[in-house]
Amino acid sequence: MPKNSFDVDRARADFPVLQQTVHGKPLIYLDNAATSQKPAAVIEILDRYYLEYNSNIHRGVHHLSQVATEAYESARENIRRYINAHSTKEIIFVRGATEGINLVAQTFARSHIKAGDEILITEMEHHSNIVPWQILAEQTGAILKYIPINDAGELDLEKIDALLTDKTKLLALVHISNALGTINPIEMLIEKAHDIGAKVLIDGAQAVPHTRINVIELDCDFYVLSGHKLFGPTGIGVLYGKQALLEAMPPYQGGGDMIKMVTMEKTMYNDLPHKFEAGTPHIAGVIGLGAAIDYIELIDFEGAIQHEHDLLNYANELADKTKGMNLVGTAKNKTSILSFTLDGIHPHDIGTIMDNEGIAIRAGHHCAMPVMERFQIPATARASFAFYNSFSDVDALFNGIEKCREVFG
Ligand code: 7TS
Repeated sequence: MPKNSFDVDRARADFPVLQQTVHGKPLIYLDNAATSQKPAAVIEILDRYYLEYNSNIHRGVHHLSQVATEAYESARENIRRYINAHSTKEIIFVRGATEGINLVAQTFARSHIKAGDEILITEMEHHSNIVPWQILAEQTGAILKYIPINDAGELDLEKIDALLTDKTKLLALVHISNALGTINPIEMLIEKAHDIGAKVLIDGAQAVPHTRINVIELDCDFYVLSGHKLFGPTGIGVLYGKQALLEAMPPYQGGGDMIKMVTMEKTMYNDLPHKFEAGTPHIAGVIGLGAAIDYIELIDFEGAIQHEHDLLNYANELADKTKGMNLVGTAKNKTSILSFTLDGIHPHDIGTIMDNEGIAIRAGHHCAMPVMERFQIPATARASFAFYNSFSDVDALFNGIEKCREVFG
């Protein structure tokens, strides 16, 4: 086992939920791609918001409203700093990656894309980066195309030049695949798309907890993330967009806060980022996400990233020695996700037997049915790691796999 200075025991101690037993066994939480656990620091900030200064933002002159507004806007600055955006005007709070993608589809894309234009996505997208484009294609007559994937679960880049044409108006792709763990070469793809004048949206839902993001260096036009996968609350996420694009886009939803002035005839929209945040937002969620960023900035995040790579390498070594185990997604460049099948055992049965052992994994199509179709399987079992997982969690996973084989003979 490689030695890394990252202190996993110390990290684990920050996550109260991990200190419990399930079915009489210590909880081994390996479903981090679905949602990550929350450090005490985040839970305490949420408590404090409701205990001490719960109130609506941007409206009240009273003290509590001012404190809440300040906390909300300072969380926006945390996100800006974390992904290195130029301005907080480029940070739009949404419900999650899903809403971020739908927002871009129904505002930017709907106003720019016409019949016959092409939107290019990949075969490894989560449904949230497929369905909004199918809806848009139906609304506009645009054509949806897919970059295929090879047997290792990597994008087949030989096809890229034929797929990116002067008809392509948007490339929308996942940074790290939730079903395969593949880290896509987004820098190169963003450059290629820009060369032919297309805009690029990156789905970073799985990437932000496992890599450093720098939207200025990436030069992507849009980047979406989910707070709950980044150790923050559920129901909150971020859409980053380049300011000039966001300025030119029509609003997504109409309502309070997104306006400057309303008469019975017309409305003048508010400035960024408020133009895209209609109604009372998820104030607690935003403040909690801001606290999650504070937490990440305090830990040794580079060490955490390395630790996750070490966990995956260790799991790969054990998988190599496990008869009847088939890995789905063996990209050279991957992280944190071990998707697999076991000969003769349905993934849902694997999930149930693991649960009896106190091990939380996910079994299913992982909202990436085209990936399952590509590999001609109905489902996989998926263990997904976070930096608070230990090598003994990986041992427990493989003991669970042995248990599955015993039960199914
Ligand atoms: N994109 C990717 C790559 C994802 O993995 C997910 C959620 C989403 C988008 C949607 O994020 P949401 O927060 O808006 O729901 N992925 C998973 C998963 O793998 N298991 O449960 C949710």
